[in-house]
Amino acid sequence: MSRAVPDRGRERPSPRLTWGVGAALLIFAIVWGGWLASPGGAVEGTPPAPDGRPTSGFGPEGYLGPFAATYFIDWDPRLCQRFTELVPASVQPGQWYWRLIRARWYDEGEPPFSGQHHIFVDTLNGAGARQVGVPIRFSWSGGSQTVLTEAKPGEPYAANFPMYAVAPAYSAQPADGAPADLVAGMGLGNVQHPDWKIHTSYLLVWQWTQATGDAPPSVCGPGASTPTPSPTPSPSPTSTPTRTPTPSPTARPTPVAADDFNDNALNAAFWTPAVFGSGPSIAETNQRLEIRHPADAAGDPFGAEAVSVCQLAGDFDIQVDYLLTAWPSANGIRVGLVVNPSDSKVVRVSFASGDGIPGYPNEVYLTHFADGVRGVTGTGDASGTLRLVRLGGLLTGYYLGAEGWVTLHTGPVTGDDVRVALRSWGHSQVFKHVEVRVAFDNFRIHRGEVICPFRPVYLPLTLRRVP
Ligand SMILES: [Ca+2]
Repeated sequence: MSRAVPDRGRERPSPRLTWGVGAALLIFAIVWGGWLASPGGAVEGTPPAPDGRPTSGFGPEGYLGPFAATYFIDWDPRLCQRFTELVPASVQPGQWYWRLIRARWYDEGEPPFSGQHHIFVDTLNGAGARQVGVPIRFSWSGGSQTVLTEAKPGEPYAANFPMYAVAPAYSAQPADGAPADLVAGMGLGNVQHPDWKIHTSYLLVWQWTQATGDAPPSVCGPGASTPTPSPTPSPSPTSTPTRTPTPSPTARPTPVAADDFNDNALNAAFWTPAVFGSGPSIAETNQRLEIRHPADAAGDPFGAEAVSVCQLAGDFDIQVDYLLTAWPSANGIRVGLVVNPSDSKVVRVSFASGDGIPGYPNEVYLTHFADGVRGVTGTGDASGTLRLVRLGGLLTGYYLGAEGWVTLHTGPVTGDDVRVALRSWGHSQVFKHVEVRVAFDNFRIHRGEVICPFRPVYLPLTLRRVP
């Protein structure tokens, strides 16, 4: 896949030069603030951006220019009901980056993308004109694909990517090396039926923008901007873009968090490690959470886990990747995503010989909720993703299959605030007595209210808060 970008990078000056030019442009913008506020502000004659592109004014499609006074994202409020998240780029004031300026969702049958099942994207230069040749990376659990934006005259998008899994499965962002806002949690399905593979689509637009230092607007939760009513894919070239009130910087959106375990030090503010029985060990290492069961591990049960310090309230949607790094057949070890106090879990199991469930292979996925062991499904997976969703008094366990999320079972669950445990365990009498190693990675809370005992220590850690 080509990584070439026709006109970026090569012409990008040093950061120091960028600062100097950026400051000059800012003064220019202030002086000429009048025309900045008028739609259709002339592109010709404006000073070039540090990368040689025009810098400001409204583009031919009416998008706000990079110096617009209000940091505004045309965010479809329905995205907040569809697990979609905005992860703002980390940028310093004056730094150029790819800012998300529009994110729309299209239900089944909603023009202009009815029947499609794609993420459509566009990238604009500082003047609002389409920028071609920008690599866009689409990622999902276990893979990614990069697509270059193209001219596509007359089309409301410059690149597209087909989706086959339900949300939240896919993320997207420009990937040319510059900082870029990330949109995560996209996929098939709709608000009423998030687990059905209904053909729905997204349109995402990024613009090459100089950071002002303003905090990104809250797109979901109590601080969210007023919804933009128009469902049309692009505004009329002559219309004045709708501006919404500046969201309160103190408003707290529903906290949603993730831990990629990449700093090789278990975050004590979020996880408490524990070992039970004798032999197992647990450590955050190799940029993941590893659990080892030595051949002489013993106990009924024995195992190790990391239990969340914080609790989840209400409906939630959590997931974690797992990897079986040393996994002899029929070894007797379980790997599970667990919620306490009900000890409800979705599990990848290798039943020991003679310990399996009649009629099923030894290598399986299953759920173990208050209604017992259910959803037993044979598998050959040595890695994958486990997911638990509590919704309306029911708990559903999933694993990520080749075509998307596979429901194992939906069963009863209490409404208690829960702690999450990432656990691997076995029992002496059904353990093969060979070394078994497993790992967890990329724990994510896609939905749920996170309640932490010490708010101040919650944010600045490896635990990343997603607005
Ligand atoms: Ca990791």
